[in-house]
Amino acid sequence: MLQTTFESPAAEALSAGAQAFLANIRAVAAVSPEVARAIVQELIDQRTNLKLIASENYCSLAVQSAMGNLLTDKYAEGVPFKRFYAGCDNVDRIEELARQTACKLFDKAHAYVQPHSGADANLVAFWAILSTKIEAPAFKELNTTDPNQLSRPDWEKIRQSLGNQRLLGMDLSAGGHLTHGYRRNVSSRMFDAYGYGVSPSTNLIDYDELQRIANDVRPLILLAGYSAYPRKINFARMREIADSVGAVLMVDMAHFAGLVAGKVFTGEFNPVPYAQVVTTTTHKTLRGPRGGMVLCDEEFAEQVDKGCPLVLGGPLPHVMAAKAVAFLEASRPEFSDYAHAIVKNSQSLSSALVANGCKVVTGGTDNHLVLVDVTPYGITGRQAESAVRECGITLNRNTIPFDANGPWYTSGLRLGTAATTTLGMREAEMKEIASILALVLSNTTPDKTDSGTSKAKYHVSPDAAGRARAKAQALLSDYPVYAELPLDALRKSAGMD
Ligand code: DSN
Repeated sequence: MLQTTFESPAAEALSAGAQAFLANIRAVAAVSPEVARAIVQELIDQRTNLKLIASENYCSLAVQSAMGNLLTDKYAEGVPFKRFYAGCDNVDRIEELARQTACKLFDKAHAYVQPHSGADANLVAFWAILSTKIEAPAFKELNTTDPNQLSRPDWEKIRQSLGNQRLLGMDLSAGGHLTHGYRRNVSSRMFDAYGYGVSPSTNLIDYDELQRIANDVRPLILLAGYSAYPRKINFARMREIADSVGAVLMVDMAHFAGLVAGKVFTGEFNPVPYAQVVTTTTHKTLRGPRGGMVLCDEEFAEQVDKGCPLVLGGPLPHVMAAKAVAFLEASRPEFSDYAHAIVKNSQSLSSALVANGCKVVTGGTDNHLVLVDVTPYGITGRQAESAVRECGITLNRNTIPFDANGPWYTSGLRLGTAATTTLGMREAEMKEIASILALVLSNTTPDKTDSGTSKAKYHVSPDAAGRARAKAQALLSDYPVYAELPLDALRKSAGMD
């Protein structure tokens, strides 16, 4: 029998966030025990598998509560105080608060907090840059500067009249993102897309080589940012390169927005003063709800604000509320301590991995992520990812620069410390995690198949797997995920007992 009323004996001992979470499970279970069970099961899974996925984190229960409520009922197309729907006064206040808090947090003239994801934010940014910068003869002939008025043949005329619709972004294979011009992503259909990589000798961005490529390509947009590059980027240098070829510098800081907000990346390593347009997700190191955002100079603000209807559908007011809460959290001094701890942990993890014999790409890290080359173990990234997961650690396989195994099997593992740092882990725990990873990797072998050696199947020695699992479990019991959530009461509320 499901409990649908709030009568936990320990209720008064629970935080407001935990009480809300418990009450939510009860409310959900009253309609769908299956969904309630899956939510509680996710908590159990996260409590039993150490999260090293570089793009994930654990947001606060305040962020979660701001997201789970009646704001989801509201349509609010448009921007604050200028909507296509009636009755948006409260959404106006929320979006304006999120917007202003983001501007203050990152010190940028304008913020657009509606994008539903980082990919959406990038699309909004691309169109805003195109719409702002295109002054093609064809545009004048068409007698409008409003891209929304243009038909398909009009766009074709504009495309043909422009010699400068090129996007130059970091190659996916070097650590860039799909939306930065990858051939299977719409970004490479919108633009004539070109890529830059890393130096074969250092695996680092070679700015002189990038300047040479930019001179050849003469892009409209130079795009900096990454999903799997473990080092800082010199954005002052990036801006110089962009200016020298008349390009707009756009930075996708999705992975390291928390390190910018927390003032770990300052001076020439902070993209915000250098890039005219900055995009981000809000759920990685920034530790907010799943979503996206665009920050920009005044010049691009008008077009960025046309993200809906140009690219997006109606905004998600509940997620904008959660973004406002997360930005306020990230404005606190303790967030800066957290951001510094992420990088310290990542550097401790990287050093400990090297000490355990692992090959770390670039030899270390400046940010929240570490890229490990698993080829010395004779296995693929895919085998390594599965073996490690079997031993209680969740992370993802990733290509390393010049990867012979391609993006499906890969030769690398990408590790991030944002989530374990949120749990409170520090240097000693990073050393322990490195030793667990080395134990698993050095005891994993590929399976043979009829047609040769598998790139997916693997074998981990049961003794090593048992020891690794026990060590991972010990860490998780010392640092429980969402420690304030009462698992027994949640299980009971979801009808799991
Ligand atoms: N999927 C994200 C990542 O893991 O880096 C980026 O979109």
